[in-house]
Amino acid sequence: MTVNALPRGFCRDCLAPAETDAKRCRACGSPRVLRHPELDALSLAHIDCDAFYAAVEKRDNPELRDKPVIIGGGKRGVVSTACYIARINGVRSAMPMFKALEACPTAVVVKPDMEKYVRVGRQVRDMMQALTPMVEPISIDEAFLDLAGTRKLHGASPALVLARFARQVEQEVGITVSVGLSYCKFLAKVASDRDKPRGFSVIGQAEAVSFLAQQPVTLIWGVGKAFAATLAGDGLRSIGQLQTLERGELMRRYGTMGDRLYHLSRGLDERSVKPRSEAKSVSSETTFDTDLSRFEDLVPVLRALSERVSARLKKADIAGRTIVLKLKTADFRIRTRNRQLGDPTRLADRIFHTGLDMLRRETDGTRYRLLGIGVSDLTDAGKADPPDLVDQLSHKRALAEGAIDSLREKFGRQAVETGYTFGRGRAGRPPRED
Ligand code: DCP
Ligand code: MG
Repeated sequence: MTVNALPRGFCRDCLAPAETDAKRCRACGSPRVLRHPELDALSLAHIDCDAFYAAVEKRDNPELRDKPVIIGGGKRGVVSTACYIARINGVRSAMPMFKALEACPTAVVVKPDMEKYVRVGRQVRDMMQALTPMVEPISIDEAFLDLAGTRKLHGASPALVLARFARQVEQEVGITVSVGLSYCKFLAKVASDRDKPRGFSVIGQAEAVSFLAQQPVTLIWGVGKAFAATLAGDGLRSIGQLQTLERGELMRRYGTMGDRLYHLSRGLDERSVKPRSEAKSVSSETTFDTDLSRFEDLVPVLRALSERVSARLKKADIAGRTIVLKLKTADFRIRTRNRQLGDPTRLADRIFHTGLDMLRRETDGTRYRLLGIGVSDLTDAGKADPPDLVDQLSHKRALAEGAIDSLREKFGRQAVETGYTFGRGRAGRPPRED
């Protein structure tokens, strides 16, 4: 083989180009050399962190590093995830804890620390977003990236950018990821799963159909246990068997799922990477059964809506600087009023009191059919509601709301009602939220 005919490649450890067919990198001696004929042409990636919760715990407690670690327990008593050492012993996600410990009695069980995992997940996502805005997060530890058209920006192929990224995550975050690189979402996702942990797997156009032919039908999105049993009943176990059937036949048998089977079995997947559009505002509104005009009738509604907006902001861990009040008059005219705060908020109390001020000016006898309150200019919750000196109360309020939130978490929404919503019946339609 001449050097020029060699598939393109590089070392995943030192990123040096692989110019010969040697198994190890000539520059650093690493065996992690990646080669593929389409390496320079592919740009759609799926990245998934390895044994995510367990990896974070091992990072934070080096004593755990070489031990089998299971994350889970708590109320449901199931395994959230297990490190790869525990997996060798048969431990799997969603397994009841007692079974997991039967399989791997020496495992160390660690309770999940969701806040920490969300933080680490976000850190990894921010690093992805530094590569391209075309990032579509799928879950806490995985995302699709479309790196098409970024070669000039990065001065490197998408494949090399991804290898660099994996290395950077290891160095800066202290956990590992697996990368799948292909030309479509379906195969990028399949690829990222093929070589875990610390993997980098490539599925090119040329090999897609023959690769898929060897795989079980369950590899296809949406083919769960039940549907796989149906297919098996029809003699279809491998994707290769699906490839022999025409689209019409598959659709006749399996409806829209048949269409998916047809396309995906042939490696045809047109879905593009859709960057998660950040919410521009969080709001909640309600239309009354009968029009309201009196300030005191509108106040409890405003309070309830403010609490709803606040709960959603807290859940998404975001905050906003501008409070927006919306009113619709009995003759369908919309009035919106805005007020900007000194710093972003996610507290029901601040949302409510700012809204209240604006509402007071609008209650001039006009009859309203709708009231809404929202928060825009959204930011990370980090800078929200500082315990400032100007408004000493805000800190106490924040603490009080924190306490109310945890009571609600324990005993349900109805357990804690503030003065304004207390005793309010079920009048009005359910609030609408955007
Ligand atoms: N998770 C969970 N319960 C499940 C599956 C997953 O709580 N049934 C949590 C724990 C995982 C995280 O979500 O760490 C990410 O899920 P993954 O499916 O990506 O699993 P892992 O990252 O743990 O392992 P892998 O290396 O297979 O990706
Ligand atoms: Mg994962």
